[in-house]
Amino acid sequence: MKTQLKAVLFDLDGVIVDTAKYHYLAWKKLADSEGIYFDEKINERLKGVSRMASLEIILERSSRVYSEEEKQKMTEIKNNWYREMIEQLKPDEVLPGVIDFLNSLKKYGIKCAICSASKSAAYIIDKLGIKDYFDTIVGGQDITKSKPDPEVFLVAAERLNVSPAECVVFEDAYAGIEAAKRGGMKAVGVGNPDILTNADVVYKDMTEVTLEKVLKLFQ
Ligand code: B16
Ligand code: MG
Repeated sequence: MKTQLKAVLFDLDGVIVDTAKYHYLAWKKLADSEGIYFDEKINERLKGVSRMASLEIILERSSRVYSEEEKQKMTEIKNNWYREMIEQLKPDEVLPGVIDFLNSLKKYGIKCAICSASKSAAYIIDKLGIKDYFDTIVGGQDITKSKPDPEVFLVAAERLNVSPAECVVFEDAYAGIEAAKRGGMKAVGVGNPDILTNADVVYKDMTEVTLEKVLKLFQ
C-alpha cells in the first residue's frame, strides 16, 4: 500500500515569516556593543541554529574569552531586544503563498505543525494571527537537540499521531532538510536550490507550492 501524506511540518523562520532580519538586528546590536565584527554573511550561519549556538558563532570573531555566565547574560540581552522588535509583527508579514497553501491543507484534512528552533515560535504564530491553522507547535523549549538532529520533527509526528513516512517538511536551511531526511521524512526546500541540494524538491518561495505538487512526492 502506498504511503499517504498526512501531515505537513513547517519550519518557521524563512518559510512562514522572515524573522531572520530581526534576529540579525538584535545580534548586530549585541556584537557592536562588544566590538565584535558581525555582518549579514555571518548571519546566514545562524539560521535554524539555537540561541546559544548562534552566540558561539558570533564569538568566534572575539579576541576575549567569555564565561558561561556572561554568555547567558548576552543571550538574554539579545533576546530582550529581539522580543521588543517582534512585538510589532503583523499578519501581513506572513510570507506570500503561505496562507493559500495552509487553506488547501485544511480543506483536505491534512495536519499541520510548526517545527522551529525558536523559543518564541508560539508567540510569533500568535502575533501573525495564524494559530488556528496548526495542530501543534514544537519550539525550542520542547527539544534538546537542534537540527540536523531530527528531534523537532519527530516530536511533531508523535504529537500528530502520524508516522515519519507520512510527513513532508518545509525548510529553508540545509541543516533542516538534513534533519527531515534523517527522520525518514520527505523534504521540500524553500529558497536557493544551489544551497538546498539535499531536498527532494526545491521551490524558490511558497508562492510556487501547491498541494498537487506536494502529493507527487508520495506517488
Ligand atoms: P530564539 P527556525 C530559528 O528559527 C532561527 O532561524 C535562528 O536564527 C534562531 O537562533 C533560532 O530559531 C532560535 O531562536 O532565540 O528565538 O529561541 O528557523 O528554526 O524557525
Ligand atoms: Mg528556518
